[in-house]
Amino acid sequence: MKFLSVLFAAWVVKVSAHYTLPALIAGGVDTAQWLYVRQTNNWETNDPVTDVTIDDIRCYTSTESDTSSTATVTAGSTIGFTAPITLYHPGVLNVYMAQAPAGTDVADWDGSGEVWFRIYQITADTDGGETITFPSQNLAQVTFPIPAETPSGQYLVRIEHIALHVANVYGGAQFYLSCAQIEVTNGGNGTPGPLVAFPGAYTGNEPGILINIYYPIPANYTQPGPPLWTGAGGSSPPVGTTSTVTSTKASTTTTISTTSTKASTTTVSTTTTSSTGSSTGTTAAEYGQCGGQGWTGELLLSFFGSQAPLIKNAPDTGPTACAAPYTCHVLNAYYSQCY
Ligand SMILES: [Cu+2]
Repeated sequence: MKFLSVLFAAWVVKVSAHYTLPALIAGGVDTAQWLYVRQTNNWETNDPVTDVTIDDIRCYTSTESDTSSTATVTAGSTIGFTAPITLYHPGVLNVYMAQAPAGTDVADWDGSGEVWFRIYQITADTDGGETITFPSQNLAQVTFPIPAETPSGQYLVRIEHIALHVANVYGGAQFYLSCAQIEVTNGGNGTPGPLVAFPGAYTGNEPGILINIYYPIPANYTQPGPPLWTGAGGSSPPVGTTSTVTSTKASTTTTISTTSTKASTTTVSTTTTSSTGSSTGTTAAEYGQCGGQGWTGELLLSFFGSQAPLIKNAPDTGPTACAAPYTCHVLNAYYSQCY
């Protein structure tokens, strides 16, 4: 009986967890769910795609009707997606577009082939190994411009949030994604690219997809995907393809006046992240961390022994209890979470 109730509890968590991106923002309007966005297989379960080699990594519509209405937007305008459940996992975000072949209605097109170019990202902020933050975490909507030089025509717009909380094993990264149908008007004469296919764009072994974000804290983060295209004929400079800290780094003088980087205090911008997942005092909040190597001071020296100097980068011991009514769940050796 106890076993059954444990099973049931796990099932409830599974259904209530995760998220989708079902609604387009266009013309400043939040449109209805699954109106301009193709209904994804996970519209009820919210489950992610974890296999980057299957067709569902494209638009996640293999068991759904596969089409929606097509929204008209002008080149250069801002569009976006809303998420009814916030993007609460730590992760990074990409937006891709793909133009339907000439003479093909985008509603009749599956987006296959090397047709996708990347127009927007929200990557991770790093500072050499002291901290890593995820500005897309906890967003309820994401907006971005359609590059003004995008040629007029019909497109799929694909948004993906790549959750990285259990990405330390192959196939652990969770892709929350959906595709909207748009018609771009008043377009430009750019040549979008470079172009990639889904599946094909990722192998799953990219340093930004197969990554332990907790320990040791990554010194930098490499955003998955081809270089961003933001207009003009070729690809733009690879803005943010590799990010180090872009936020203000305020060094404060300490009594340890050496050249060691440990003597500085880093202030990281938190303009977009809410504190939902943070810890407060001696207990962690909902979705906050409550355990894991480096968090509780435990270290697998047999594993990290060759990297002993990294131990000094281990975070201080954090809370191991959760604020009521949440309880601590072990997700992997490096991370336990309150929910
Ligand atoms: Cu989830």
